[in-house]
This record gives sequence, C-alpha cells and structure tokens, in this order.
Amino acid sequence: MAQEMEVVTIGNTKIALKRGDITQEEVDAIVNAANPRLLGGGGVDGAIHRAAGPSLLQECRQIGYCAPGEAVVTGAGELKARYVIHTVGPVWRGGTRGEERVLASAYKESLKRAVGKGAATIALPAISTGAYGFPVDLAAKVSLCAIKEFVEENPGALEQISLVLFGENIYKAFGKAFEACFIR
Ligand code: AR6
Repeated sequence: MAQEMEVVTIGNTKIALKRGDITQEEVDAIVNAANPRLLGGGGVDGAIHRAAGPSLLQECRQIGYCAPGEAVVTGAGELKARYVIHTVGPVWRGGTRGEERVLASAYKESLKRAVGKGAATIALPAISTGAYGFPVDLAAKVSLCAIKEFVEENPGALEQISLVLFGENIYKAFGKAFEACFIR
C-alpha cells in the first residue's frame, strides 16, 4: 500500500505525494506515462498493462495514437480504478524543444480528461522521469506547478490528486518541490 507523505489542500482539492506502486491505487482514474503509439512499454506503462490485463492493449490499439502533451482514456481492465488515462510526456532533448511546456500539458490534459469522465480521485506517476530522461528536479517543479495551476483554474473539479512516486530519488525531488510550490 502506498504511504502518504505530504498533503496540501487547495479549496476542496487534496493534493498528496506518496511513495508506492501506482497499480495498487484505489482511485477513479490512474494516469499512465505512455508513448505515442500506445502499445505498452517498460516502466510504469509496462506495470499498468501487466496489472490491467489484455483488454487495456486492445482498447489502446483501437485509439492508435496520442501526441506528446495530450491524453486519451480507456477502461482499466483488472485494475481497481475505473479509467486509465494514457498521456505522453516529452522526451528530454536538452530543454530547448519545449519540453517543459509539453510536460505541463501532459499533466493538465490528464486532469482535464479525468474531470470529463466524472472522476473525483486520480493518481499520477512522475511522467517523463524514467526512460524519457527529464531531469528529476525540474520535472518535479514543472509537474507540481501544472497541477497547482489546474486546481486553481478548476476549483473543486477533483477531490483528490495523488502523485505516486516509485523511487527514493524521485520522491525526494518531488518532496523538495512540493514545499517550494505549496508551502513556501
Ligand atoms: N508506479 C509508479 N511509478 C512507477 C512505476 C509504478 N509501478 N514503475 C515505474 N515508475 P517511465 P517515461 C516510475 O520510464 O519516462 C515506457 O516504456 C519511474 O520510476 O515509466 O514517461 C513508455 O512506453 C519513473 O519515475 O516513463 C514510454 O516509451 C516514472 O514512473 C516511455 O517509457 C516514469 O518513468 C515513457 O517514459
């Protein structure tokens, strides 16, 4: 079970940082850090497909494509969630190709899709911080700022937003950015 480590509330929306495995989250929607072809892969994408079972890949094949910074929705197969929201983060290419903008968009579009489906609770991973190579400290800042902006722009639209972080170094980076972004 994921452990809740940091929590802040903005209006009616609780934002939490946890360490854990996102496939174990009991929430309405889980976000997947996918690739544009939506055919599965390693990292969190592989873990979500394994836990959800083959229906997820079938639905992804029917959708066929997702551009970086956008998000698409499927059912959640055998996961405890109702929906999987597949988003595609940027591949880090040195920081001059709009990577920060695309990462922020991946978070905001995912949250928007969740609200569109009537989800109240959502869990997200640290998009782009694995195979896509986004520097972790910068990713933490951009990701949390994007979430904060979404909540301020859509007050009360979601009850709970959990960032579920797998590794110690990722958790530490997000913890630092969390304080800078929300507590100050
Ligand atoms: N729960 C939560 N977080 C996880 C889990 C898990 N079970 N497993 C890994 N992570 P990555 P990306 C963390 O590589 O960088 C895939 O092959 C991991 O520690 O999964 O967006 C796709 O198909 C890291 O912090 O996604 C794409 O081709 C974070 O999830 C590509 O990788 C993201 O790492 C996407 O790369």
